[in-house]
Amino acid sequence: MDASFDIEQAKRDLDQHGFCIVPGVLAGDELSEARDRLVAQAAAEERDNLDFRDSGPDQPLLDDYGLFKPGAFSAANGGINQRLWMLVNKGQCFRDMVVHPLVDELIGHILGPRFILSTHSANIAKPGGKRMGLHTDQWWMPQPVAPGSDYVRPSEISRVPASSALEPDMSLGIAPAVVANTMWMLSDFTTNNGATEFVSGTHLSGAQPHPTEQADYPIEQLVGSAGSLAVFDGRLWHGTGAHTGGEDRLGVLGTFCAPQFRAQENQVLGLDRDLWPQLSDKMKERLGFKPWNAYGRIESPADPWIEPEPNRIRELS
Ligand SMILES: O=C(O)CCC(=O)C(=O)O
Repeated sequence: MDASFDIEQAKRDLDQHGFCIVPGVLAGDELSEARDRLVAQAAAEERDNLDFRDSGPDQPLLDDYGLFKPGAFSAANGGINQRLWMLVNKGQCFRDMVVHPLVDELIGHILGPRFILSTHSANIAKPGGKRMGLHTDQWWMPQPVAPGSDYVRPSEISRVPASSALEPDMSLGIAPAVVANTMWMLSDFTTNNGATEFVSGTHLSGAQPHPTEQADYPIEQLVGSAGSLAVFDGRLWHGTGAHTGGEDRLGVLGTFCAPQFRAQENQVLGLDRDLWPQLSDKMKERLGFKPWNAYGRIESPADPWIEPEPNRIRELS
């Protein structure tokens, strides 16, 4: 990490602008091993027809209800950028990112100390990949409402924002951040290779961006050298930029949430069981194996941990 890095300034940037960038967190062998692991995993998933592709210029993704269409995410359907999911199972370098001290400090600044991993994925932006489009990562958060007034039922919130989310009544206040992200740059992030777009300060807007009318937004990009770590608030409007040429952009995206919310990837069910004996308590907590105020438990509310193969008490007589 650069000697001039000031963690307190980074926290002020998160508060004020909704993001911060820490240069030089990974360097030397650590950086090249992570990059090599990602590239090898991506090639193997492609070879085995497991590759997940999005951001093709002509790739329909959502159905009329705003839900993902099954089978839409393939190169055959026009997908270009390659996503790799559940990185906790795919290399020690990725597991190390989840429990990195800077993650504790900066994600903890937003969420408090007991956050969990929602998703740990890679996004390899490739030439020809289009802008993902600005969105937030807590689009599902119910908007504040006036007491007794009508509201969108929480289970009916969709990725297509309601008018109350596009133009919120700010007199009602805004929801706090319950999601926060890390973006590990394993290659340089530049303005033309898909560096993450964002609109500074929008984490305090209380609003979701318009899904299609985005041309007038003052969009910037998270530009940085390979080895940098960007952290951003889950309410910040952001999305992958367009890749207009050059090398692949290698990004590892960690999304974290407060422990009372549901994780995108089911880390508890999806964890490779062979990894269990080597996991630290911090990693187990990040993966959701530590109930929070008895939520996420299996039996007694007093049990401090759950196990991958719990003692399931069955019907007894
Ligand atoms: O790859 C990026 O730059 C951002 C990806 C993103 O916004 C997302 O997956 O929600």
